[in-house]
Amino acid sequence: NSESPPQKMSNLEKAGILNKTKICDNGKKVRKNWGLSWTVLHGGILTFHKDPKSNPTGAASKTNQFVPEFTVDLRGAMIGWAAKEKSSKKNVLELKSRAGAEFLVQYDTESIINDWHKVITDTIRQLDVE
Ligand code: I3S
Repeated sequence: NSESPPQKMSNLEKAGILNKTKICDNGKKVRKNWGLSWTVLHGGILTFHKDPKSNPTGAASKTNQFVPEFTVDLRGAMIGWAAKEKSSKKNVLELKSRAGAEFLVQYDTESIINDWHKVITDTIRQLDVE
């Protein structure tokens, strides 16, 4: 269709701060460790960066927040609102990768989490038709 934008992937990019925890690795449950992450969506890959507070020296490092902690390939992934039992927090999204990793992603401001929900959903759909 000649009406479609020439660079579809360009609206499927986003970056910002989110509260996140891994809950499952390779299909195996892991202990929650909530922390704020600089989160980047680019090229169908979601990257959570390290929480500056996680620096083993205890000192907040200015560079640590740019160190990738987890990457999630959104091809074949699933995203949705998490069931109440999953967390006592509000506005919690559950993200499951095809590789068997599961994350909870959360932010108190509804509009912010809604924007992430939309862009991740759209990215998963786009990767599905490629
Ligand atoms: O699902 P859970 O186990 O109730 O999750 C809570 C715990 O991980 C808790 O830490 P420890 O029990 O490991 O000390 C966290 O501090 C809470 O934030 C977790 O629950 P929420 O409801 O915040 O996701």
